[in-house]
Amino acid sequence: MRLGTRVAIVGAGPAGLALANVLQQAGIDCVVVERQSRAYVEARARAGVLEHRTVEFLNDHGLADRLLAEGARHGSCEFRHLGERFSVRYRDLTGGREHHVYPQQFLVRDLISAYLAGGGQLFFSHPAVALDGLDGDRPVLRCQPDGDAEPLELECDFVAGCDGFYGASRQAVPAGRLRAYEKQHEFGWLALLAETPPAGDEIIYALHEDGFAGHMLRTPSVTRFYLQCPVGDHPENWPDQRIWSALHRRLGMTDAELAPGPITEKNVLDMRSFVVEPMQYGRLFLAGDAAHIITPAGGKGMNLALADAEELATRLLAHYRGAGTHALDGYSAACLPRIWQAQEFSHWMLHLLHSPAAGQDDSAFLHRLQLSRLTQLRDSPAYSTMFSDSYVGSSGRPTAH
Ligand code: FAS
Repeated sequence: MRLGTRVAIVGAGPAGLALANVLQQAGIDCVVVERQSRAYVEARARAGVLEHRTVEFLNDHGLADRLLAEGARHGSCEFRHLGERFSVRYRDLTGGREHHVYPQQFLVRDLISAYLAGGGQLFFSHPAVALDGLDGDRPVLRCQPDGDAEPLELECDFVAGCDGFYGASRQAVPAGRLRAYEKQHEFGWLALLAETPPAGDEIIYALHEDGFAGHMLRTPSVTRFYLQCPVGDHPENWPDQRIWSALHRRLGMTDAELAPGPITEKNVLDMRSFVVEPMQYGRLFLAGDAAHIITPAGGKGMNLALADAEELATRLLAHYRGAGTHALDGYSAACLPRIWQAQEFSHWMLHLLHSPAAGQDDSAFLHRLQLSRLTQLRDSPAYSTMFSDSYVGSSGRPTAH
């Protein structure tokens, strides 16, 4: 089957779906193709912390109703170390900017519903396998659906590559046209989802000689946890009993404070940071994890993806409203400062939280640096304000072109 559209969007994650909804609302024809099934993408638990500007963007487009009704607002987070604990009240330090906690899969569900309700075309189980003619005026996206469904060809003006780190879009760019910046971090995170109520109403970051532990909220009955672990560790090395014992020890909590419950997800995260420059080639524009990967420290990944979607939508609207392609020429340059600022903050946060690997020559020195950062965060208003501004995210939004 061959279809024509204006914008072909690869990937039904936060970036692709937000872009599709904004274009649809502006009357710009687009089609979304997604490798997985609808059930799969609506069940895939990942992020859960949405920044102020992200919620503002979604709300401006009428896409935040359930998020605002069901999500929880957060304006402070707690740090723990050696029995001491203190909170950073970042809402107060940033003039009211706050986080909303709302599981990513719920947002994906809402964005799919809104797009389909608006008559949007979304092909599930249709992986993109080739993007041709990106340096011409009418590229063609080819999808090879699973099973014996008919192949799909999408002829379009532009392709939005929102298909994540392992997608087809970035791979379609000829060798040598993009430059990748990459860092593999020296520790891993065991990412957990447990059916147990959160132990309090704050995100908790616990520094411990055994390693970092994170207590991240998701819903009233499900909590996400992170445990620092060695690079290359495996979930099988972490039976539930060991997990609960490590969480209690590192967070300084008892069973009474943090009741063990069924652990429904156990993954060792590949702690890598990655940025590709530029984020565009010809008629292809990369957004979200297709262009950059960031560690979950500081909760930036999904927020960056949605910020890219807003930037790209703004520039596509300007293009179709007569601004010509120069609006799109500046897409990558507009996104990259925000992305590198988030990468820098996430890197700083990782080295605030993580115990240096034991046996490292400089581990004692690095541990003293950690303690100094923690003390400044507790005692210095300037330092905690700088942390808060980066943690809750800037308020800057794209300007119309
Ligand atoms: P996504 O990866 O979400 O979506 C890309 C979509 O493209 C997917 O649906 C995929 O199936 C599809 N696709 C791939 N190849 C395709 C092809 N060839 N054709 C068609 N479709 C294709 N971020 C945070 O901010 N906070 C967190 O706490 C956090 N925790 C995380 C925990 C885990 C376990 C993981 C894996 C990630 C976490 N992230 C977190 C980061 C994560 O949320 C991403 O930043 C976010 O999903 C990025 O959104 P997208 O760019 O839309 O990409």
